[in-house]
Amino acid sequence: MPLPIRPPFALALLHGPNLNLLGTREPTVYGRDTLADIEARLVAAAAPHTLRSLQSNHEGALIDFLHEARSWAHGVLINPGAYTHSSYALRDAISAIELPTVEVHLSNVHAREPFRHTSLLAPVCVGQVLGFGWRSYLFGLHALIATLEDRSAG
Ligand code: CA2
Repeated sequence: MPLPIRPPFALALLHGPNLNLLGTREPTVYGRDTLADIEARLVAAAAPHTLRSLQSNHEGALIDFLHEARSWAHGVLINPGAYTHSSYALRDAISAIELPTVEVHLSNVHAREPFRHTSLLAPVCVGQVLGFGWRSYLFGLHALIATLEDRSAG
C-alpha cells in the first residue's frame, strides 16, 4: 500500500554509478563538490521533509532501494548516472513503485555525446532537471516537494 501523501514528506535520494567520485575528478564537467557536500545542502534545504539516500555502482542495489522506498517514501529524487541511458530495469522499477520521481543531472547531457541525449527513465519520471551542477539536485528537490504538495492538497 502506498503511504498517504501528507507532510512532512519522506524522500528517497539516489545516486548512480561513479557519482561517489564527485569532487575528486573531472571538476570542469561535474564541479568540485563531493557527494557529501551536496547531500548536506539538500538535507538543510529539504527540512522539515526528510531524506534517506543511497549511492551505488550496482544497478540491482539501486532497484532494491527503490522497491523498499515504496514502504517509507513519498517521492524519489534520482541522478541515475550512466544508467539513465542504458537501464530498462531501472525504468521498470521507477514505473512499478508508482512514486513521483524527479530525474536530475549535474551536466547538460544534451550538450555532450549523443549517447547521453536519450534518457530511458524520463518517460516514467515527473520531470527532469539538468545542467545546473549541484543545483540541479536543489531545483529537483523543490520540484519534487511541490509535486507532493499538489498531490496532498488534491
Ligand atoms: O550529469 C550527470 O549528472 C550524469 O548523470 C553523470 C553521469 C553521466 O554518465 C550521465 O550521462 C550524466 C556520470 C557520473 C560520473 O561521475 C563522475 C564524477 C567525477 C569523476 C568522474 C565521474
